Amino acid sequence: MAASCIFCKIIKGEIPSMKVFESEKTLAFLDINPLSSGHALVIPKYHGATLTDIPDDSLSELLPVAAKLARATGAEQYNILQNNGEMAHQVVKHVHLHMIPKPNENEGLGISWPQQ
Ligand code: IU
Repeated sequence: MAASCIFCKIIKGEIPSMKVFESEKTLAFLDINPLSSGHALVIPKYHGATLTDIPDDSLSELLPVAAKLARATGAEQYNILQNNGEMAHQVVKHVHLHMIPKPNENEGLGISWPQQ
């Protein structure tokens, strides 16, 4: 945990968030500035700025959780994105995967987040 990190504060519950998944090592919550309905961030509870700063056992759950959330949105198409460093457009210096669902043609989405 890093005292000044906003995502660490979300993990600790010091800042509220719309949680959509939580396990021992991983948290996912809705992005406050979503690029689409259901845009979620998947983060390790271990604090590290970039992928090379966190241990493999924290890293390994992130992609399966992002895929699980993508499935939960019902989206047939979606982006999973992850930025490392300012030149790569990283703003928050705590590793996070973006899961950005695209609305299904003519239907939108029927989002049903997984049970906690
Ligand atoms: P980036 O990959 O570091 O550029 O993305 C950071 C994301 O974190 C961005 O989409 C913000 O809207 C999002 N975010 C958030 O969901 N809650 C916050 O308190 C803050 C940023 I600060």
